[in-house]
Amino acid sequence: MFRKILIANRSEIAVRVIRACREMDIRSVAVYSEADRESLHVRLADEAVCIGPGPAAGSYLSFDAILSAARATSAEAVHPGYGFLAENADFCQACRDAGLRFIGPAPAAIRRLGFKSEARDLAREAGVPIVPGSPGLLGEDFMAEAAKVGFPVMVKAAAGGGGKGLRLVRNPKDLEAQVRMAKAEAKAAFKDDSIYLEKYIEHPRHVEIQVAADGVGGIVAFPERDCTVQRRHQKLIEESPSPAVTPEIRERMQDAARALARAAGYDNVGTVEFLLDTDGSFYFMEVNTRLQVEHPVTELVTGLDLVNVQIRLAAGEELPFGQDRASEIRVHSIEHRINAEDPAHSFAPSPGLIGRVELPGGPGVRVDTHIYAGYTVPSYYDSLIAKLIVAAPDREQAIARGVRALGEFAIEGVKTTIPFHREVLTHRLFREGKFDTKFIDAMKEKKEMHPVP
Ligand code: MV4
Repeated sequence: MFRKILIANRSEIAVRVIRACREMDIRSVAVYSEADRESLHVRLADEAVCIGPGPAAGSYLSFDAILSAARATSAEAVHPGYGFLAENADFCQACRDAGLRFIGPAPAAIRRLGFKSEARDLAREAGVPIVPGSPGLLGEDFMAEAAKVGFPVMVKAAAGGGGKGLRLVRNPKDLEAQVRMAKAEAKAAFKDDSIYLEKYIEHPRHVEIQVAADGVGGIVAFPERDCTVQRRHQKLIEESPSPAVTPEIRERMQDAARALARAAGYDNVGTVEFLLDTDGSFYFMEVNTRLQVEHPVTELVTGLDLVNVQIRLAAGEELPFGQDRASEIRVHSIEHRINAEDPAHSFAPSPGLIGRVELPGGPGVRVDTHIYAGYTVPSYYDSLIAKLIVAAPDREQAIARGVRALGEFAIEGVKTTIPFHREVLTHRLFREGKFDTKFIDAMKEKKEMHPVP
């Protein structure tokens, strides 16, 4: 096992990884930017190295700064967390070249699965259902392709992900302009203007399967997470199990996720995302080759520690449990992302000094955070300041527990999404589990939603 791990990240996820290290008797090295001197991950780690200025380009995204910190502290492995360099195949390769173990999959898997049309090809070959669409990348014959697929269609950037470079086209007369715009946007964002087409699914849910693989044939799939409650492709609430997934769907989805991981030669933890349609059919969407923000939901549902698993797998150990243990659903869990944002003003960022913090507690309540009274939320990074994750014997009790915990949760000095989460939890359609990806917009507009069967 490693003696020392460098965490190439900040915020609550750096804290989360440090905690796993301590429980495994592994020394932790925090890296921090000048804007993060006062951050909790710096205080909790065994050692800390300043790697540059506030803007991430000169610190959390700097290969050189991070690799020198690893060298200076004799770290043996690098945990990338999520965001920043977590899905950067070149960084993963650079770690290996520097003699460091990257806690995540191999560069080839990151590269292949990160390019969405390649991941889609791999899914097709592995027998995993994909949304009907153009066979490969889209050429100049896009009108004929779209006609074959049937309108409405979704134009997607091949190098994209997480909703970037997405375009919905309902009317054939808009296709040409939308294809041009999607290409220009993809070129600017990803330096690659490849696009492909899919049939548009009107009322999907976002359901994903966490997998873990040891690279020597062991692959397990965990219970699903439902991440349908999103706003502008930012997840706000994640829960497990999904109110829309039956044991049959779960088993088919887990089989599909394992088949894809096997076909990709996957190693370490990852997530296979699916669109779930109202009739129970599901389609592969993309693979996330990192630990995700919402991993605690799966940890509470199963009683397992995914960061511990990641570290063991990266150190060359085999999976410490089999499929039966991985798919044990012990509780219902819901996560709320608490962002320093103002929900009353289009979720505008609200950085600044935190005057007072009261964390919720009691049975079935977990808070992953890096904030404390007197901490200043910097404006350089994303606005996630805490995650509230609750667990209870069933969904109804989990919702009641969430309402209770959100009521105890007090943060002064910055605006947060806490009141917004209370509103969602008390909404009839959320309580009934009848929501799709348009739920938040519909809620905001006080419109009644189309009932989802
Ligand atoms: C789709 C879709 C409908 N049909 N693809 C892809 C990236 C993800 N963040 C959103 N994506 C979607 N892809 C087809 N063929 C609808 C969405 C979508 C969505 C999916 C799940 C949860 C929330 C969503 C919000 C907007 C769009």
